[in-house]
Amino acid sequence: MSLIPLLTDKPNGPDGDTGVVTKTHSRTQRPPMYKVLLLNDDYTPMEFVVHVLERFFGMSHAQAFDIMLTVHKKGLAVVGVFSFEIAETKVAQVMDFSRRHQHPLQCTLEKE
Ligand code: TYC
Repeated sequence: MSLIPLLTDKPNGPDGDTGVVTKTHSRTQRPPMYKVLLLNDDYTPMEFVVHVLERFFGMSHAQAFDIMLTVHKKGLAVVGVFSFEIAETKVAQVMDFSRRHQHPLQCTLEKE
């Protein structure tokens, strides 16, 4: 929790004094979140994409197949939302795994 002083216009007190009102309140900080996007291409086999979604994003086969088809038809889909460190790791894992299997599959991240 952080304490943030707010400066307002100077009000005149009953005895004519002027002063700065300092209001202290708490503001909840949420960490920024990052979308992991999977992009379509013409060469990566559908079964490989389904496997990637199961392996790195913990999806069921049915869920993975659905998302793969969405990417195939629409060009891209959000496959998860994570903290920066986790999102970065997922992207690196997908890119590395795809290259090792000689597929051009692309995965990227975007601030939410
Ligand atoms: N378009 C690919 C094909 O027809 C399948 C595919 C789906 C590729 C999703 C990438 O992220 C992707 N074989």
